[in-house]
Amino acid sequence: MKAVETENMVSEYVKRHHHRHELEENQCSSTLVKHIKAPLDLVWSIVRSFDQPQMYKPFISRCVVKGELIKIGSEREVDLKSGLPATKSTEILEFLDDDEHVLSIRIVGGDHRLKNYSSIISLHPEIIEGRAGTLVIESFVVDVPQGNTKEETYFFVEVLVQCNLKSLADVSERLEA
Ligand code: A9S
Repeated sequence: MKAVETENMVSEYVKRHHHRHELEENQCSSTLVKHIKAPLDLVWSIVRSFDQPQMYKPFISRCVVKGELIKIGSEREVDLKSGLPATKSTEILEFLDDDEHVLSIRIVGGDHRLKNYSSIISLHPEIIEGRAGTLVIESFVVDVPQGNTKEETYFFVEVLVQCNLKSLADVSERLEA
């Protein structure tokens, strides 16, 4: 798929699929894209599992969701792997749509430096090399921490989200193989 086409598709999807964040002055936001060689339903079954982010997020060791049912507003306690700049994170399920394949979370606590972090991930079917693939779009907004610049914050978070998307591709493509 030509880069221009993808660019247009992504900007169309970004407009249509909730990837709109109201930015405060001290915040930064970005949108990342990943093309995965696996069918949308497989990728979505991983992404939508709010209680098991560790299925694909490499920095998470375990996760516990409070309450029985997973629904909008559900809260999860995430334990992070050792060696990271944080040990835990408290996160809320803000939005989950099984028809539009859109998931949004907000990080509301933890011993890390990401304040007011919220992200939206949406999946879109595409054909890659003649086979069913998935275009993943993930956008985030986060406060720029005291003592950091916007660029540093962008870089830090973009690297982490890109790691998550790379791992989502690896896990999905391995299951599809
Ligand atoms: O988990 C996500 O979807 C996105 C991010 C940016 C998570 C980041 C993180 O889990 C670390 C990777 C540990 C980095 C948190 C909550 C804080 C960090 O400092």
